[in-house]
Amino acid sequence: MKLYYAPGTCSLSPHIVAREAGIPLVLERVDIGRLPHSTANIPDFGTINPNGYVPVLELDDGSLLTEGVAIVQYLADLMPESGLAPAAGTRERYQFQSWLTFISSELHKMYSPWLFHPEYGADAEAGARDRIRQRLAFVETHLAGNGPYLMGSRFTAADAYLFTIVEWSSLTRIDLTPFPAVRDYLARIAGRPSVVEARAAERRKAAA
Ligand SMILES: N[C@@H](CCC(=O)N[C@@H](CS)C(=O)NCC(=O)O)C(=O)O
Repeated sequence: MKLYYAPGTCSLSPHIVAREAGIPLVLERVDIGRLPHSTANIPDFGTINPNGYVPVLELDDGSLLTEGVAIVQYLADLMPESGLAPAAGTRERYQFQSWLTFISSELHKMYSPWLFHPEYGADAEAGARDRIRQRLAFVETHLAGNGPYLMGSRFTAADAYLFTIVEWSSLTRIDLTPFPAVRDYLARIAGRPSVVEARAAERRKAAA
């Protein structure tokens, strides 16, 4: 399988999940810094994802899966024994999907307009900052009371996603001082071998 990714972006989340699950991936770097987006092999990445964004997972039969929330569930379900996603149909699975949706709609897309689309402007940025602080306060309460991970004692794909997005806080000058449980959580996850290796692999590819 191949993961189309861009260093420092949300594609780190499926990359971490694949490493946690022991699923080998070929990495193909997408240059999202200029239009049209491209890779070393593909002059116009729009032929892979008409929406232009990463992550995209290319399966061994050549079919393509887009949307990070779907990709991490696909990868986790390939290796159910990894515990990266609760079993389909269980109540825990819906709680897990609730977290994935929360991260996607309440955090990811609050951070990313002013990380990747500065044209949204200062007013939108101020509103997003307020909203992010509210959402991080919610996560803080949850982790402090029910951690160490989103689903309790076990690291899941939802943690890979939350980590990836909230790590953008330093770049976007979101002060995490009021959120000690979130800071501990990020530090703990940053030390996982899957995360260290995924980041190193993306750096190596970026330098190549
Ligand atoms: N809905 C998509 C959004 C993915 C997304 O926002 N990707 C960003 C990087 S974090 C990207 O590739 N941006 C470049 C672009 O939109 O042109 C998902 O959740 O997978």
